[in-house]
Amino acid sequence: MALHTSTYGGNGKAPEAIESLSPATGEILGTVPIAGPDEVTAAVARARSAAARWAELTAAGRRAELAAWRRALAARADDLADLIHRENGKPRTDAIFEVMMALSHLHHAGERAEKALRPHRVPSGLMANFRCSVSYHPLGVVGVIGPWNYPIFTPMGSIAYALAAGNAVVFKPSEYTPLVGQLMGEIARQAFTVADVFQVLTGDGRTGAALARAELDKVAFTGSASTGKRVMAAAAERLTPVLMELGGKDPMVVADDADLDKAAEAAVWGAMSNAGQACVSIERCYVVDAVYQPFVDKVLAEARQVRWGADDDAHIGAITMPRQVDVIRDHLEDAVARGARVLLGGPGEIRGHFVPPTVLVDVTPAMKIMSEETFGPILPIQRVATVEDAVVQANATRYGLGSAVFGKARVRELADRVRAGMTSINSALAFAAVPSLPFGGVGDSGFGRIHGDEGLREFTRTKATAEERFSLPVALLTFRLPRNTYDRVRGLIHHLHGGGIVDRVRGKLHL
Ligand code: TXE
Repeated sequence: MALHTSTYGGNGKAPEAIESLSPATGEILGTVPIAGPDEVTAAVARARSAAARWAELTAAGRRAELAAWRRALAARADDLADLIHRENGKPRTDAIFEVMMALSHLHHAGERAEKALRPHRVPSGLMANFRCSVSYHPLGVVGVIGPWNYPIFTPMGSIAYALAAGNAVVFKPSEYTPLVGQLMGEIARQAFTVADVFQVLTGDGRTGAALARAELDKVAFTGSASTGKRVMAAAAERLTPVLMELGGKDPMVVADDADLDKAAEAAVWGAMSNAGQACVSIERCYVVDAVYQPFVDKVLAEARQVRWGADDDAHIGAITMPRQVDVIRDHLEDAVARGARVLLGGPGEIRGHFVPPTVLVDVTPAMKIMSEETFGPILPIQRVATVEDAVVQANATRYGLGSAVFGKARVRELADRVRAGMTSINSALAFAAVPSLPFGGVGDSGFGRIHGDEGLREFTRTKATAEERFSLPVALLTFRLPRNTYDRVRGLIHHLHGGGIVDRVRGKLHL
């Protein structure tokens, strides 16, 4: 399925343009240039001067600018949703939802920045004559390299927070959804009074690599772990800090006191919405023995209702990236070859770019479908003896992005025991929709946080300030120390922390 190709100039030369193709129909939706290293350098230089002007604005000034961009994006919501639908392949309703979610993050970041980044006093400890504070300052220029699965929502998690924290942004959208990125840039050009505070450079991995190597103050990357490592290596040349939002293999755990109707509905939606192409999709499900069969029955009933295809009534559309279909097929065939049972869908029903809603049982940890990111509308369900076993299995992964737990009595404790950046309790994916919750993972799922106050601070330099308010009779920060300073400091240590003669005698006497 040719979802996307690059136009090569006959004689084996590097491509100069990207043709964005509809994953559903193969239709050419548009052509965009591939920015080379010189264009990247020039864009970053423009961003550098924009960053200075942007940082000089008051917090209220930046808030007003971001609100203007938000209103302009909202005015073009239909155009954005239409492009997302056509370039990514997701249904129109999902596309307009995505626009809404992206705007809610832009809104939150713009409104929240001043409060979250306000300088604050901290205790001064021994240095009682000092006023101590922590403040947050813009980094300068942030490069954002984005994916195609949520072409506006996902990069907005970095873009909105980086801009609100006072930085300029250069954004490289995925080569599979460049037109959405281009439209975001066009709307920004009209909305911002500070020119070049947000620029978009279209291109493929080479453009991303040039951006990662450019003179940036931070790179925020969303994509695969393997490309993330390449981005880090390139950024390391200048010691540019990186934020890595990588993939996941998110588990769902169903305890014996769970509401099974809710759990089944959430499992199917969490695994299959956006055709399973979300870094926080439910990719594996562990269900305790006592409720296993009724849960599976409910999942099947639910999954049979999921309509797939290119028409407007479909719940899930085409798989965006051609080679992803091969990954999904490989994982399914591997599972079947190792003894998994297909209860719905399956590899034999894949039609071109469309993968059917698929439910698998009798899966084992050795199968790829239970250990590698599949990124398809697939729900493998594993029976476990106890909720403790479920937690062990859930945590037996290199990844650690999202997760979901269903239950009642001990469900919060259960949530705490899942090693992941985020957990939804009695729901799936809910954390991603709440702008004040930080979003990010551990292990191969990456590091750093977008969204929330943490997401704003991620794009700042933290500064510590110690201001002397008055001089003490005995100064510490000087060479002019009295002769008996050693004994006085030792006395102070024992006074504050113990370990003096009294304590030592007590210790010897085991008192
Ligand atoms: O990602 P890549 P792809 C997972 C999912 C999928 C896999 C591959 O499992 O199958 O990743 O997807 C740019 N230097 N996720 O191929 O290659 C590239 O142009 C700098 C998880 O799309 O990581 C694009 O803009 N940049 C996920 C971006 O990196 C480079 C979302 C992502 O591409 C580059 C999508 C380089 N050397 C896929 N090479 C999530 N975390 O949400 C490529 N790029």
